[in-house]
This record gives sequence, C-alpha cells and structure tokens, in this order.
Amino acid sequence: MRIGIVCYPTFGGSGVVATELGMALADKGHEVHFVTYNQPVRLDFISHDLHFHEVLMEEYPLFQYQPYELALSTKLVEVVSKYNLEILHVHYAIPHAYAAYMAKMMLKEKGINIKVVTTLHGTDITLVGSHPSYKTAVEFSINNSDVVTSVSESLKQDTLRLFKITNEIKVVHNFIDTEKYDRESLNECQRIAVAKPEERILTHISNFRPVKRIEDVIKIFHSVKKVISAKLLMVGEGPDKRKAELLVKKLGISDSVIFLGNSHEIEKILCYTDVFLLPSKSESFGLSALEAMAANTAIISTNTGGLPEVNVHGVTGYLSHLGDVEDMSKNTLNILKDDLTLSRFKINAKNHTNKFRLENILPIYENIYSSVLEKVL
Ligand code: GMT
Repeated sequence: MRIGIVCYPTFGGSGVVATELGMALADKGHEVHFVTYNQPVRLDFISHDLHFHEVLMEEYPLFQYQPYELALSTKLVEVVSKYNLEILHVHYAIPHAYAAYMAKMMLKEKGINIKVVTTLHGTDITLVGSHPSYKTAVEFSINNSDVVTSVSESLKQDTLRLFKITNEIKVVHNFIDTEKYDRESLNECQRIAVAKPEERILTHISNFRPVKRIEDVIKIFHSVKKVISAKLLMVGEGPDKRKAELLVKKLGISDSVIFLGNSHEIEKILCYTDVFLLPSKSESFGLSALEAMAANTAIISTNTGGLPEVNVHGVTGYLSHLGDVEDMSKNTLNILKDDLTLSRFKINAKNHTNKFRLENILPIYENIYSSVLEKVL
C-alpha cells in the first residue's frame, strides 16, 4: 500500500510510534511517505526505503502565529497527488487530523479519494484537545476521520467522556521491537561507565514537562538513596529540568544524579537500568515504560490513564496513586531489596512485553488500512 504518515518529528512518544510504524511498514514492502516539519528523530533512512517531505512555512510579519495547518494540508494535497497515496495515517489529533480532513476535501475536488486514519495519543485529548480553544475542531476531525484508533482503552474512555464522539474508536496498543533491546543489551551494555558494581541504577526518561512530575522522581530517588547505594539517570530535556536540578542540589544528591539530556541511544541506557520511574500525572499509555520493560527493567509508576494496561502491579513493577512518593519509594526498595526479587521483576517485565510485540501489532494496522480501502491483504 502507499501510505502517508503525519506526526511530530520530536522526541515525544507519538512521533516515536509513528516513526517506528513507518519503518516497519516500509520493511514489509509498503511505500511510506513521512510528511512533517522536520525529519523525525528516530527516522533511519540508511536501513529503510522511505520518503520524507518537509512542510515549509512562509514567514510574514502579519502572522503572530504561523498557519501550520494550512501549510501541512497544502503539502498533503501535493504529496498524495504526486505519489498516488491511498492512506494518510495521522498521529496526534492536533492539528494533524484537522489538516488531513482539509486535504481530503481539497483532494475530493480533484477526484481523489484519500482515506484518513487518525491515531489519538494522549495529550491531544486529555490536556490540549479538550481545551475550549480546540475542542470543537478536534471533535469534528475525530468524527470525520475514516478510522480512529487510540493507543489504550483508557484513552478511548477519556475521549468518549470528553467529546461527543459519533465514530467508532478502535484500541490499538503501542508496540515495541523487542529484538532491538535484546541486541543492544547483549552487545554494548557498559554499566561500569555510570555506576559502581554495588550500586543500583534508576532511570527516568521524558520530555520533562509538568505532567511527568519529575520532582517526584527526584524525591523517590532521595528516599531510596537513604537506604541503598544507587544512581539516578535523568534522560531528556524540557521545561521542568531546571527545577529538578535545583531540587537535586538542595537535597545534596548531586553526586548520584546524572542528567544526560536527550538521547538517540536509549537502549544503551536502559540495558543497565534496574528500575524505571514514571510518576506521571497522566499517561495515555507510557511508551517509555514499555521500552524500559523490553530492556529487562522493573517499573515504578502511578496508576493513572493507560499505565495499568502496561505495568502489572506486583508483577512487572508497582502502581501507586498520583503523588504518593512514600509508596513509590517503598515499592522501589521492595524490588531492589535482593538480587533474586529484582531479577524476578525484570524477567516478568520482559515477558509482559510479548503482548506488545511489533509483529503482533503491525498486522492490526495493515488490516485497518486494507479494510478502509476494501482491499484483501
Ligand atoms: O508524554 C508526552 O508528553 C508525549 C506524548 C506525545 O504525544 O508524544 O506522549 C503520549 O503519546 C505516547 C505514545 O502513544 C504515550 O505513550 C504517552 O503516554 C502519551 N503521553 C501522555 O498521555 C501524557
């Protein structure tokens, strides 16, 4: 099939899912075209046969805000017409589903019938999408997509609660290329570079936005550090980083906390991680937790949103109420109390990722595309 993928090209989970999906589809012989304002960070042209089309913006002094939807829908009309695309799969409703709908209408005038698949990722519904400034347009574009998917059951329920939805929403969980994590752990796991042999390694990876509650990450680590010898790796960049750095200083744990910035090689960081911390205020799925689990890491998270669909309480890690730092610290120590317990959690976490294997989820998307095109695979 000939598929256009629209996403944010940044380090966020929706962009990662879209990019990994596009690369996997290309590996299976589909023609895949990415349309976005920058080359997606995880896009690997060297080993995949893919196309990338940059959405260019025209600066004009009158514009306080650049009309990105206009440029995107214009680019989509151009790319769909030129490459005879059959499907536009847009990730993150704002503004992608709206721009795709506009492109669909413009293409209809040219006699081209493009099908639009919209995947809802989380904050496009729970934080931003339901804001009064966007709600009407988001609701309209969800209801006017040919197919709508959400990355968890929890996000589906949030969407039905927050909007008047007339369209069906299919739940397609996020996926993971488990082999990528196996390979990396076997070949290049250099634990000694970050911690002493007796130290446990805790890691947090995110965009450091308020929703991630990274001060809770620091507080959990601080409590754990009082009992056992450990290091904390903070991976990512974002608005709350400064606050976290100040808290680390105030608590006197600067020697044990390493801020690594954004990384293209999270497999190499996760391969030596013992416990992954994700105390988010809301998380539609928690792709970073799934990636950590694929790298044999136990998870300490809140029980918000779709996290219970990924992290199984008492099996792959523990779930706690939002802000309950004491409970999360206690659970972390319970996992780390002895090697046998830690290894049991790690094995369980890895085993649970089988449910989300790329080879199981990819055919679900292919079936969605073929049924909307009424094609037999
Ligand atoms: O978590 C973020 O702030 C980034 C955001 C995104 O759109 O890139 O992540 C959302 O989509 C991911 C991929 O489907 C999910 O794993 C994250 O849970 C979700 N984030 C939130 O719901 C806060």
